[in-house]
Amino acid sequence: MYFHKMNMKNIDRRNFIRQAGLRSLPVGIMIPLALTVTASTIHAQGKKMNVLFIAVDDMNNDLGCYGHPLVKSPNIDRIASKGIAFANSYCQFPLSSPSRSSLLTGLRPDKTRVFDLKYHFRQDMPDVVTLPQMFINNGYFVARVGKMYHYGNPGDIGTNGLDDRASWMERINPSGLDKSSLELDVINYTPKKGLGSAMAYLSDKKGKDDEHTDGKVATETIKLLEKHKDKPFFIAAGFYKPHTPWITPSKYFDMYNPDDMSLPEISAETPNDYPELALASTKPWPYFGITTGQAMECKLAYFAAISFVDAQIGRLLDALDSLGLSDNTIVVFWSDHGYHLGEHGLWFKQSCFEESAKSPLIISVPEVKSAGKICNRTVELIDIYPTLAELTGLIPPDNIQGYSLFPLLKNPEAAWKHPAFTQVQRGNTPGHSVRTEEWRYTEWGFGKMGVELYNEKADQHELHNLAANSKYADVVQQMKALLHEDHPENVTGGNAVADTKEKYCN
Ligand SMILES: [Ca+2]
Repeated sequence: MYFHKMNMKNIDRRNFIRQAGLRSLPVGIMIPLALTVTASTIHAQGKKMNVLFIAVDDMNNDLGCYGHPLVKSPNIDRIASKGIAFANSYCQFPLSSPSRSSLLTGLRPDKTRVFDLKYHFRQDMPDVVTLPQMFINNGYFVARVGKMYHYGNPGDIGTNGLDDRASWMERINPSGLDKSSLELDVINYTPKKGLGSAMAYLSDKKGKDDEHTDGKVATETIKLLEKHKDKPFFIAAGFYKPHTPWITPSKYFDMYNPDDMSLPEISAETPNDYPELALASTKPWPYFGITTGQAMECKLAYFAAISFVDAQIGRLLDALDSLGLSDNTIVVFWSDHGYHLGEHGLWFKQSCFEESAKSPLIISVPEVKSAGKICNRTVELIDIYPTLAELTGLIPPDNIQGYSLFPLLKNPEAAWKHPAFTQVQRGNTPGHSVRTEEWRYTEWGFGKMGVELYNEKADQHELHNLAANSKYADVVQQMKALLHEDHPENVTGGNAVADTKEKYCN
């Protein structure tokens, strides 16, 4: 019953990665000017570079700039046209708070011990200097609008959520129609689940963009840009979509044809092909128990939500241009993790497969002239912290664990030896995964609950687990050693104290 014919219009990842590859320059060819740019020349002009830091919630790589055949994302594509889009960027933990805590501290989840949506990293690391704090400590104006650290979405909209108070000089928590009134009208195919993890959507025929929460995020961010344009700033705009419930003005739903929607092929036998914990993020399996027709409606709604956020991002880019800030502002665009839309029967996040572990990352730097290219190296969200430190000439804490991406911003084909690590939790059992350019290797419960090996060049849909194939025993041993370098012991997540929000957030 779970067979679905592949539509010719279906998303073919192999195809669009290939398209993405074509956008990269062949090895050895570079624009000479790019080679002459150094981080120090970028910030040696006497004027400090600003940073516009744009986050989205639960957005995967289904974007025009990565070659997606259906999704309309002209404004995110604009950032890519002026910068480098990383096609193999991975989050460290595909769940909001663990991922964001890691990115913003520059530390892996095994160091922050943030494995859930309640524990705050300051509980055991009170003096950690976060990425925004580095900018505060160096005289920048630093503010956020919306979701930057974890926020229950949509439950915490309009509050500080699980914020880090010490990270900001000013913070704004917008709330729009989607939160105040439209939640009651959603079509919800999983009514027993909380709205933030439901298969639920609404095409809003009345509300305008700037009456929705994400429209207000853009409006408030633009006000901050206008007010602080004459001094160095780090301004963070945290959008809430395309996280469920997918509520947007109807014009974004109208951009997509239901007939173009399809789902990846799976079968009732699919669960036999993987360790049980690999598919445990979607219960009941597949698609949380809804029909394939309903799942395709949700897929369209997710695409509509991407296009809605994209339009709000376009307003920020327009503001940078009209305020004369585009030439001295670094733009960083990232999502906290990826998102399944039916691959292996999965939906949402919290798996170690590509669709969940991979997250969009685009960095545009005005003086770096290798703009508009795709970088296929395996990079990580914790690389953002050291990258921004190098680009702005600031000294980061010496304990941060990522690597500056500046060499890849200059030359997306440059040699890069670092793999990407992603981890999840299934109760007390960890899932640890490591991705090189050729392989993904995953262990559940340090291998006791299952092992997976995929050849990412030959099998980008991760349909053929090679871990038990003796032909690949050497590869398994190499990948295992790499994984255990990063996870030498079983680390448990922290337990939140009762007054967490008073102590660290509000
Ligand atoms: Ca998220």
